[in-house]
Amino acid sequence: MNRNIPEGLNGRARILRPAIREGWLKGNRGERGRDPFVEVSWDEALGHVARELDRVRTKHGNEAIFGGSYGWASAGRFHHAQSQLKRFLNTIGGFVRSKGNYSYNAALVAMPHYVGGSFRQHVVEATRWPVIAENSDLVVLFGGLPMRNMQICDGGASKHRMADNLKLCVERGVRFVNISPLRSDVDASLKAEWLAPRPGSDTAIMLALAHTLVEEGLHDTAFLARYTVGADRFIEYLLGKVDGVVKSADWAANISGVDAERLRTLARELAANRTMVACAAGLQRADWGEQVLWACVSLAALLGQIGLPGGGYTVGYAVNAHIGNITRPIRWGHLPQGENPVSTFIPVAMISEMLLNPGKNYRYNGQTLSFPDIRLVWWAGGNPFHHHQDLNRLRDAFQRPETVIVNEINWTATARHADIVLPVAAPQERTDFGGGQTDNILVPMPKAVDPPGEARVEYEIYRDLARRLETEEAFTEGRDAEAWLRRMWSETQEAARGIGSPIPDWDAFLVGDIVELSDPAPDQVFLSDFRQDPEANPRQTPSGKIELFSKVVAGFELGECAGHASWAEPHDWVQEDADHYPLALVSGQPGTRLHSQYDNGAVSVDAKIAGREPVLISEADAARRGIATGDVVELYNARGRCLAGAQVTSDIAEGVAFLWTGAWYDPDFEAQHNRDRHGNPNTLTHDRRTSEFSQSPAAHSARIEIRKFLEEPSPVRAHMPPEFVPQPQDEEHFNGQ
Ligand SMILES: Nc1nc2c(c(=O)[nH]1)N[C@H]1C(S)=C(S)[C@@H](COP(=O)(O)OP(=O)(O)OC[C@H]3O[C@@H](n4cnc5c(=O)[nH]c(N)nc54)[C@H](O)[C@@H]3O)O[C@H]1N2
Ligand SMILES: Nc1nc2c(c(=O)[nH]1)N[C@H]1C(S)=C(S)[C@@H](COP(=O)(O)OP(=O)(O)OC[C@H]3O[C@@H](n4cnc5c(=O)[nH]c(N)nc54)[C@H](O)[C@@H]3O)O[C@H]1N2
Ligand SMILES: [Mo]
Repeated sequence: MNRNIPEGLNGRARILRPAIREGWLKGNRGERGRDPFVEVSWDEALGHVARELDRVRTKHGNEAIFGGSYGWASAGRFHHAQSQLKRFLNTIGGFVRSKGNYSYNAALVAMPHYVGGSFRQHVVEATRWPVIAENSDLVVLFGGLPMRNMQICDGGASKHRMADNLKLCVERGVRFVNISPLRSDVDASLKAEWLAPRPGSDTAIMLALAHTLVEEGLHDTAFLARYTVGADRFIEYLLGKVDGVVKSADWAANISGVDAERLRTLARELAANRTMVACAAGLQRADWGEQVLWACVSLAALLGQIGLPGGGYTVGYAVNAHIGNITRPIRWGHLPQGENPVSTFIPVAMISEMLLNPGKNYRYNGQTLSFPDIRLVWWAGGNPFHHHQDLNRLRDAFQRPETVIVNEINWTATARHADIVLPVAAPQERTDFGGGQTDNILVPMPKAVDPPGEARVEYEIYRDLARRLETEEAFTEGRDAEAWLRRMWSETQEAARGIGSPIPDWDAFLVGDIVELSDPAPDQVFLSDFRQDPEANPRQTPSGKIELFSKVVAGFELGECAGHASWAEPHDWVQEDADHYPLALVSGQPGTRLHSQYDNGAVSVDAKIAGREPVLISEADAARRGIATGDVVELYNARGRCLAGAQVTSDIAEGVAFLWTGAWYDPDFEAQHNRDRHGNPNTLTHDRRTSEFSQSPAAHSARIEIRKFLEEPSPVRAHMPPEFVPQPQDEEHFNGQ
């Protein structure tokens, strides 16, 4: 991965000086994303930022400032971009925030209704892999267990433990079934059986497995009675008593393409063995994503093994390196973000919706909320023009605010869609300490090099701005970066002493090795306390039990989202022009980088095909379209289009196109739909979200068609800086509106 760093930090795309969109300087004309930029001094750039913040909050209130700023940014406890921005905005009167994440938002909202407690806590308490190796006979992996995804964690991953834990599974002969469109979603060493369903059909498969259990009397009625409510309602639905449709193996075979007899035998195997049912987070990043989670919990409840070592269910094993492998023993020291005087928030994936529809009502988790009227957007540490769905719609939405400020390391598409771009130091260019959100290891991060050009550490940028806005004392509390680091470290030291594991002083730590604390729960089994004594350890649901029927959710009256797990077809399957777009687009996480970070690095670039992001398609689909590996292909639907490099493989199911996320969006404004030259899947995804239940991103539910691109493809410009022009002379400078 280190090979990604030289170009990622010092490549042509590095932002070296503050820059302002020419059209904005001319009185907010032109078009974000298309206009050239004017490089300016820090003094001029921060003068504009301070004036804009003050103008907007005075004229429209702090509710007109959006600082949600979703994104991963980089490792380091102090220089965490979002925390810095939010602390700063809180000291000047607050901002509209966003709630949830793109990773498992449907689970964050829905799981508390089904199982109780926060889903983040479920993940922390996931059954450990060594326990699975020791106790499970069978692990069924909906969405696989991609090794490429388990090399990272928010806040940083230190040791890579998964490979060794999987070896333990191999040694004990644990059997794996990979239910996924991609064969390589499960490591070859596990010799998994591969069942490739039509993407988006997993809920139907889970319901059918549950149906077979009921039909054959294999479900655990004692478990259902003691630990769940609503099983009767769910079973009535399975038997077709609610909608006249029996959720049989034949029914699901028809929807999913998986053989009915194999579904029946699989259900019997689930019941006859100690079985772990695992569901990848990616499955809930899809239309009706709340339902696949409920179906998974309901299937596991029918099996009656929840809370037993190696049994039950887990959602999200492959979301990072740590889930099921390690947890954090103490709370690391942190930079306080202060209080946000503004209470308004949006569900994270409603960014376009909010900018396009100020004042409009929407549903979310049973409530009716309304969008604020945003005038100023500030993004630091995220790349919405990588991560959000339907980029053409996001482009429209980004034209709406009066001012967009972006702090970035590189000229990403988000920076190019800003008005004021502030160049920031990368993690290698500042001193910090790393501590993963769910790790037991602390990593010294002494500064290695100075930031290039005029790039600055973000803390210093905010301090400078705070001085201009007369809030310096509130922002800094009299501390410089080093004083904050020392304070955060002494908090960490104190917590470590509290568990009897003293750690070195700051100065010794910074020049030394990583510090490893003990693992607080190596034998952890998810929900074991609930299983042992459900009365003493009730779940935080209305019934205290697992809810296979929820009166609360039924009360939301959301149409397709009934009070129990249920099946609905994804939108793109049933829309009028569905026949034109026969392929399911799956856009998983890239193995060559973290999202869009280091897309310009050597590892990422070397994996491109004809300079574009690889798209995997089956031999049959390729042959039908006259496509060969190495061809430039065009992926398109009614929403958008992009070019990509074809990779024909027997690892992908027929009827599926798999395009990695994170290629920097490179729109060609002369082409239809602003065709992206580089291969960003979000040119094709829809922005309808999972449902009104949780309003989560539904990236995995797009349908497309592919053709060989016969024209001369224009070269990719994504990793180059934008065009720079001199200060406009004749025009009046923009002084607010
Ligand atoms: N189609 C599709 N889309 C998806 C997904 C999918 O499965 N399919 N997955 C979704 C998921 S799960 C996620 S989490 C998102 C990820 O989306 P993001 O988190 O937005 O993606 P990153 O590329 O990690 O963006 C981080 C940005 O922060 C910048 N950065 C790094 N360090 C710093 C810093 O210290 N300061 C500042 N100011 N900037 C910094 C980097 O240069 C980079 O541009 O994508 C989502 N989008
Ligand atoms: N190297 C690397 N690792 C990463 C990241 C990264 O950018 N780079 N991102 C990290 C982040 S933020 C997150 S949230 C996690 C995401 O972790 P996950 O959500 O587990 O990952 P995804 O790649 O979205 O999906 C996993 C697999 O599900 C399969 N899949 C997709 N749709 C369907 C379907 O309808 N049915 C079935 N059965 N399978 C389907 C795909 O084949 C895909 O490979 O990964 C993390 N790990
Ligand atoms: Mo994520």
